[in-house]
Parts: sequence; structure tokens; C-alpha cells
Amino acid sequence: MRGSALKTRRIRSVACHSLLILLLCCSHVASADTVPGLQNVHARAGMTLNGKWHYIVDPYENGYYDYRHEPLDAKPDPKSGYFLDRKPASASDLVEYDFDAAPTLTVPGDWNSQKEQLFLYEGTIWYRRTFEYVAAADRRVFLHFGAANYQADVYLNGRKLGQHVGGFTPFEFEITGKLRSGSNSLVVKVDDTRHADAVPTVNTDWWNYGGLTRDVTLVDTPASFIRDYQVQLAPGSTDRIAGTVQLDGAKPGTEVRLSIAGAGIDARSRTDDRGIATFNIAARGLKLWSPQQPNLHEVTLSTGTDRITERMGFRTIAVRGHEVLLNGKPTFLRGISLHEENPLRGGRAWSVEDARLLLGWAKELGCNFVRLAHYPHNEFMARVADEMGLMLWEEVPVYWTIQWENPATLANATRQLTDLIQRDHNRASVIVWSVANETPVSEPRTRFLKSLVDTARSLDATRLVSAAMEVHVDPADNNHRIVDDPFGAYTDLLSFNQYIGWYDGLPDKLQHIRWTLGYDKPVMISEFGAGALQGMHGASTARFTEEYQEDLYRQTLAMLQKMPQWRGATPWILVDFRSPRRPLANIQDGWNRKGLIGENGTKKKAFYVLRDFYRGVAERENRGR
Ligand code: GCB
Repeated sequence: MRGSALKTRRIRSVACHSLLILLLCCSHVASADTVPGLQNVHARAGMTLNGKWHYIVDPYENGYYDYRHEPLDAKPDPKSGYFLDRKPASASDLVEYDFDAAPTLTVPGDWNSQKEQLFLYEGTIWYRRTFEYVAAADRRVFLHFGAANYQADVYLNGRKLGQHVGGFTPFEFEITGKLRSGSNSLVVKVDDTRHADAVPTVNTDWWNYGGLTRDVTLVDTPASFIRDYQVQLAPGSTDRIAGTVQLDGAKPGTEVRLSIAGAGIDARSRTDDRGIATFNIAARGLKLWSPQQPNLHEVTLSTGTDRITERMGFRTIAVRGHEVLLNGKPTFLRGISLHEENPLRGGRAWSVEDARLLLGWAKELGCNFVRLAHYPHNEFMARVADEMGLMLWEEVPVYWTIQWENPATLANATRQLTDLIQRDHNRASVIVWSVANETPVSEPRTRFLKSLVDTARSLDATRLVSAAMEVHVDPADNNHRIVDDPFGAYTDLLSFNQYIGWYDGLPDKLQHIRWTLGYDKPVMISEFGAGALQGMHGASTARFTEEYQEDLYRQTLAMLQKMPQWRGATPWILVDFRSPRRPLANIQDGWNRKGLIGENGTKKKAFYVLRDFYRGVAERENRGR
């Protein structure tokens, strides 16, 4: 079962006893090693480990063996483990690998888009880089990975630090006291093999980009430091701040100071015996965040030994009846869906610049909302969305069919959701946690998803929870669509994907459709769309022409406007994206063509249909509807 979700475990050093107690007390936490990750890593001292890493491709798993750390039945040669990063001791010593002579990959970055031979590769690649770092005696040091798809086994100077499972969430290891003076060898085995019991499972409609896909950072903190914090408006309030700050390595009663520039806030609190300081303070001077005015305040937390700053927005989000209320005002979610891919460069998006490109296109489209499908995107997406004024839907890869009855699969999904929420819980842009996409209805599936909703709500009472659900066709009337998924009872938004006019008839069918919605909630259409090859023109009934896609957008928008509880949409999708499920030669060539923008960055006709529609909505909203 190596590489499967059954081996899911979160490797985080448990630095203080009080944290352990806290975690054992929390019902949503699966095990005691789930210490929250380091918040706001990029604001920390340390150094980047991005750059060129040497790599060895290992399709047969020859470099894995380490009987000292991984008891395996086979009798491996202890000298053969690539993690040892060995050099021959003499000319007659046999070592059959050499990282120094091996080629390099750039980190961050998936391997598929960097080397032609690795384009379709799925399996193990061993990465190695060396670095020097001298930490002061009273400091602590961590190795932080923004993400590695899908499983990472991490070794420092030949010793295993641990393993992480899940391709899109951050993880770290404490390495205080483990650094050598002089050169250190950091080896990471990354395996992106797909597994039936994993999250996501074996079949998806996106490219399985493998590798160290996000930043790798060495983080240097004081012995007692601010590990995590959550600072936001108290639920239901626009003039009170509720915050919790988790210290690591501090004595109970340690003072924590919270100041918010431009809002006249400078408050103090003391940690309890779990290392947590809480705040609940008046905050009348805040300028609220919204897409029209994405105000950000500089928030600083400090203790006697540590200090950390970042810019944060403050806003409320709620639903009431059919309305979505942003800062108490009804808001239409003018959205678009997005994969984490930069089509112009090729491969996974990971940088601030990538985020600006993708979210900049969404702004041009007139959006105030973006669905980051179908897995956690890199954290710059949410930070840039904070700055640009875009609300976000963030999602975990509980996609299509998952092993609903496998407790390890649920633990894996819960871990990914927890880590996503914990990473982004200070982002004003994030308004929805989505726990799944298009999961066929069954009792075990609804139980699984309900458990994820409970996790999301227990971790964050200030945001909405949803999932992209499915629609069912009335067996007695092909033009009657029913949304009655039992899971809809647990979500704040009634969100579903529908492809009438593409997988289900031609666009003309849309004018005949009747809806029965089983829940009195705001409807947010999480997907609709049609494939079009940019530059291919023809009749509006001819598949893959821009005219077909354009017509489908027109007719879908006309249909949705007749739905009284319709409050938003995230059509599928902003840009064409790579998918191995799309082989149609000369049209798809390995790309899902439902983008409103082609792989070369050129806008298709439907882009302008949606843009004009969103302009109208925004104008009406500005006039006060
Ligand atoms: C869907 C999926 C999405 C696919 C899309 C399509 O319903 O949620 O991941 O890419 O349809 O293009 O078929």
C-alpha cells in the first residue's frame, strides 16, 4: 500500500506539550500530530530553497529502500538508497547514482512541463539540493513545502524527516539541531502515482502534474514564536474583531499584542495553558473589504520574542433567504472557474505573477468572484485576490468518485480541508469552502461530505460552505431538471454543475428547461460551458466553434435569469486547460477547450457575452437594483 492514502500522516514537529493537549481535545482532529502549520511563511526569516534541484527518475522504485526507516520485506542494500546522496569513497567503490551529475529541474515547478520526456510521466522522481545554513543557537528552523504532488518523503542528510500525502496543501518539518555546518543534503522523493483510495482518486479531468510544484522555504523562528493566528470580524459583526493566536514554545500567560494600522487597534491578551491568546475587541475604525474597495489593513502580532505582519481585509459574508450578503448587502456572484495552470508558460501556476495573470483575466471579464477548482491552489492566489478585490471559492479534490466508505480516505480529505482552511483563514477574499465536486448521490457519500462540512464549520464559523452538486432529470419529462441532492440540506449555497446544451442536447434545448429546486437557498451555478477551439468558426450548431460556445452562453444566461433564486455563477472555465481525457485530434489535442480564453491567451467570442452580461449586473447593482 505504499503511496496510498492509508499511510496518510501529517508530519509536524510537536514543539510544546500544550499544543498536544489542545489537539487531543479537538474533536475534528484525526490524530495528535496535526499541529497547525506555520502561518504566513513568506513573512518569516530564513531562505528560499527554490532553484535548480538535481533529479533522478525512478519508475521501478529502486532508490527507495531504507530498511532502517521503512521496514520492507525485501532485503535492500543499505548503500543503495538515493536519500543517502552518497559519493563513492574510492575509485573502486560502487555507487550507481550521482545526484551531482544528474540533470536538474527548477523548483517550484511540475516536472511534466519542464522536460519533454517527463510530460506523461507518473511515478517517482528523487529531487536533491544542497544548501548551507547556520542558525543561531536560540533559533528554531523548519523546512516548509508549499505543496508536492502527490506523496513526498523527505530526507535531510540521509535521515528521514517524514512523509506527506496530498498534492495541494502545505507541510513542514522542524529541523532544529539537524543541520550540519557546511553543506546539507536535502532529498525529496516525490511520487505522483494515482491511487483508488486517494484524494483525488484515479480519474480526473485535469493533468496530474507531479513534483515540487510550490515554494520550498527554510524558515527561521525564535524559540518561542507565533505559529498560527486567525484575525477576523466576529461572526455577524462589522465592528468587532475576534482573534486567536497560537504560540509555540511559550509559557502560559505570555503576552500577545495585536495592532491594526489605520483602525486605531492596539490590544493585548495572554496565552492560556494551550498557548492560545484570544481577542474580542471593538474595531470601529476598520475600512471594510469588498471587490469595489479591497481595503487591506496592516495587522501586526507580537510577543516578547516574535513579531509578524501582514495585510488583511475584513468583511462579512452570509446568506439570508435567497440572498448572498457581503457586508450585509445583497451581492450577485459574477464568477468564473479556474484551474491552477499558466497556459502561456505551460504547467502548474505557482507564483504571484501567475496569480496576477489568471486573476487579471477574471477582472477583465468583470468578475467579482472566482472558483479555484478542483483542489487547493497556491496561497498567492488568495493573497492576490485580496489585493485585486475578488471573492473566492476554494475547494478540496473530493472529485467524482471517492472511496466513500474508506475511513482512511475520509481522514485524508479531512486533512486536506483542514490544512487549506488553516492556511487561508485570514484571507478576506475567501468566502466559500467547497468540500466536493460532482459526487454521485449515495448514503455513504452524503455521510462523507457531511463530515467534511462539520469539519469546515468547526474550524471556521465565518465563511460559507458548499459543494458543486449534480442535477437530476425528471424521468417523466426530459425538459424538467430537479435539484434535490440530500447533501443540499447541509450547504449554504445551492451549487450545481449543469451542461444542458453540451453533454445534454444542443443549446436550443435551454429555452425549454424547467427547474425544481429542492432548497430555499441562493443558487450559485458552479459550472456550465461548451468546448470551442479558439479561432475555429462556423454555425452556432457546429461543435467546437466559437459560435456554438457563444450561443450556449447566451442561451444559458437567458435560462438562468428566469430562476428567481439565482445569485451567481462560475462558468466552466476561464482558460483552456490540459487534460489527458481530451484526445480529439486537431481540436482538443490534450486540452479541455471549454475556456473563454484559448491556450495562447486569445479571448473567444463567449468571453465577451459573459463580460457584457456581468457589466449589466454590476451596473444594476451599483444603481441599487
Ligand atoms: C465537469 C467537471 C469538470 C470538467 C467539466 C468538463 O463537470 O466538474 O472538472 O472539466 O465537467 O469539461 O466536462
